[in-house]
Amino acid sequence: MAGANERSFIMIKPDGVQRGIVGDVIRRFEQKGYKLVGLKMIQAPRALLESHYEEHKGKKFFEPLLTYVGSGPCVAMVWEGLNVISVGRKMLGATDPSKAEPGTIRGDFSIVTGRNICHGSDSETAAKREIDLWFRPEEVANWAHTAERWIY
Ligand code: RTP
Ligand code: MG
Repeated sequence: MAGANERSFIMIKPDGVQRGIVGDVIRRFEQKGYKLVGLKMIQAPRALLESHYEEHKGKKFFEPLLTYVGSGPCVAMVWEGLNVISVGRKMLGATDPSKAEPGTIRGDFSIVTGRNICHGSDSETAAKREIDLWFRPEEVANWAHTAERWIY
């Protein structure tokens, strides 16, 4: 869904989990103003990763990529908000961390493409496909901000 309710699949790969960057990634998306609507930790089975990365099947980095992302638990998330797909990709930074700008997640925390911390959907079609692949419908929350102040 485009517009204010656009959703993107953002995932912290095993290196991000191992290095304790989970909180920082979540903080950046929250501070930007996006809404967290799906979150779980999962060590992805090979079949799930083959499907997730099907566009890269046959490329020389395909097997190392599956080994890397399948090596430990990932944090899979769905974030919602205006242009979250394209803005989320900007927040992640370039695929190759040596080209990623400082201030981006990859630019601030990583050095090589094969350990680049995070994934972000690259189009509306990919976002829908990836969200449906990683989350059951009931695992994605449809919630809205309320007028409640919450602090007593
Ligand atoms: P992602 O899908 O993870 O958000 O990354 P991306 O769109 O920026 O990059 P993509 O081309 O989709 O590549 C997916 C992931 O594969 C690894 N990769 N390694 N060694 C290489 O040449 C190479 N190229 C890509 C990276 O982990 C990349 O994020
Ligand atoms: Mg990609």
